[in-house]
Amino acid sequence: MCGIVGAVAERNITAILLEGLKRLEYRGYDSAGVAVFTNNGTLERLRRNGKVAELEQALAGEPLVGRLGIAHTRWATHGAPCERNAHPHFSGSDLAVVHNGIIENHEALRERLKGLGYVFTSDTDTEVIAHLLDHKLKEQSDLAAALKSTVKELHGAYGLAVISAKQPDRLVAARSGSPLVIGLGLGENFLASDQLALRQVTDRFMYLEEGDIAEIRRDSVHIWDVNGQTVERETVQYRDGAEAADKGEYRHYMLKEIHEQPAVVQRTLENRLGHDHVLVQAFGPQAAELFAKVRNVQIVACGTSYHAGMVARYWLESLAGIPCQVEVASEFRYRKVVVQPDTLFVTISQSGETADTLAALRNAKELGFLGSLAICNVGISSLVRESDLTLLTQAGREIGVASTKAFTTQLVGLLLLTLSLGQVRGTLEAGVEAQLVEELRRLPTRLGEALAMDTTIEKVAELFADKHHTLFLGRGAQFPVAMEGALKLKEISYIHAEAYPAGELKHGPLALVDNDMPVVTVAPNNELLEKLKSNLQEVRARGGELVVFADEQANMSDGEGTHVINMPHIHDVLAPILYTIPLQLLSYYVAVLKGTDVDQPRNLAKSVTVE
Ligand code: HGA
Repeated sequence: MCGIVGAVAERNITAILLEGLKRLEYRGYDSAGVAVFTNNGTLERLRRNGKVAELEQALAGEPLVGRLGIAHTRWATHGAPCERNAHPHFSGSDLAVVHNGIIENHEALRERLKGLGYVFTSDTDTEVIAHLLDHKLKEQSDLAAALKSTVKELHGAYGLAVISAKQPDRLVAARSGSPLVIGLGLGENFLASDQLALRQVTDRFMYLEEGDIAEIRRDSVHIWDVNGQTVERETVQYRDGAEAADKGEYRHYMLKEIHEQPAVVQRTLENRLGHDHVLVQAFGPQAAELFAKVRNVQIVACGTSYHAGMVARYWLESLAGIPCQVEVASEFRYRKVVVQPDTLFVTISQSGETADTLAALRNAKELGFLGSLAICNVGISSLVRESDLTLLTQAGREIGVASTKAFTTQLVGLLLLTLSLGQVRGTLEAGVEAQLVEELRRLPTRLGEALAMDTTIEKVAELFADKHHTLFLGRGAQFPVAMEGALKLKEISYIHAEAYPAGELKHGPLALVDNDMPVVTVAPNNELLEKLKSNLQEVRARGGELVVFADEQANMSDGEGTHVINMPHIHDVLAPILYTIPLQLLSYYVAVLKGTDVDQPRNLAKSVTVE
């Protein structure tokens, strides 16, 4: 994912920009660049394909010294990763732009601007912004005013930072669908796509909201909202050391990471949603062309990521009409596989270094797949480097060994993939996609509501503390959610837990049910609810104690031996993401009651880099 850093100060800002880029490296990128209004009065840039370290080395040979500058790490969506396509992009020699996001109408704008005599030097969508802004500046010389008029013509998602040699006392910025934050200093101010990039220079931040335009000078910040009205945005002060690797107010990293889910899901959606559709290019420059050819999907992953893949199978088949197989990597890699024509090979891994998944990807290259796509949380991982396309989840660093926020962001990534495939192949109705995009936008709020049930679930956890076995039941796409719930409980509380599709109960596991075997069920309000209720009766008839997470509209209530926890109502497609939250909280509180080492459970490692 791209990163933006900008600064306007009285000191040389190049080192600040570079440090900011380094702090954003974890998000993944393919090239980096910087533009500085130098003390010689000229706008200069330096760009490098590859790592920030290479840009740093180049700057050591050709220093750029100045008090105003912008910098960028690029993750290509339009045009190959190479120096010519790296940001900043210039129009003429006076105007520099960095951009996160996707401009969907870039082709039409490019044609128009070519007609006006502009010469393009890159294949990016971003360059049209630089030239369009330059064109606007001919009618309206004020940089912020020209930017306001420019963004009115852009469709898609953007976080933008702009500097001009003609107005070298300011940095201007615009946000729509891609985050930007202003860092406030003393006699100097900064801009970044993530406050982490600026923590070395300030602890005071002002977050831009959707549609905001900002003009940032050394000693002032002016913000206009989407309607062009001057607005004040709240200043947030961070206490020292409130970094990702800090438990903050939480007792364990796992609990902190569970509570981060609304924010990281929001981040995973950034830059990827148009107003009524998914931005397919978010998967990379060749995504649309490749997706159009896909007739099958093979997903390969391990552990929690495998469960995410199993949920995706329901989505891919029901929404995009694409046959999908899912397999654990350690099996897939050693099996003689028959590959259907035009099959996309999808891997899922938090770290991108999972040994079996990586080996499966390497084998797959010999097997005639159409192409490979990695859904991964670490941009600089082997899996990402070796795949044709990538969707980076934005979960941030996950420290708890039992995966939580990585899983829900993987699910979001897989739903974006499903919608993209359905869109490109014409198998998903535009109206359905628009509705699901709207639901995705609301998802962080829904997740927050589920997290608010924390204390209710803490109470329910008491039922499990002295038990040795538990069953988890679900139907449809909730079956893999039940599997993930069982895995969490095993991992951190060491209670034996197994998940079954609820319909399988009477084919065996019912024999185990007695009053020492609690049964946990996820029951959204869908067409399988009535069948599920019958399965629950089968459990109750054998004296099994039931804990049911049910949609508030499902009309289920507590009874003898039955504990119903009402969940906020949600669209059925997104239910697997929401219902994951209470299951994570349940295993967490059971583990706390049992006094286990929640963040580092026995015998387990965070990233399984060995076979
Ligand atoms: N579309 C621009 C920026 C890409 C981006 O934001 N990636 O996360 C480009 O391709 O350069």
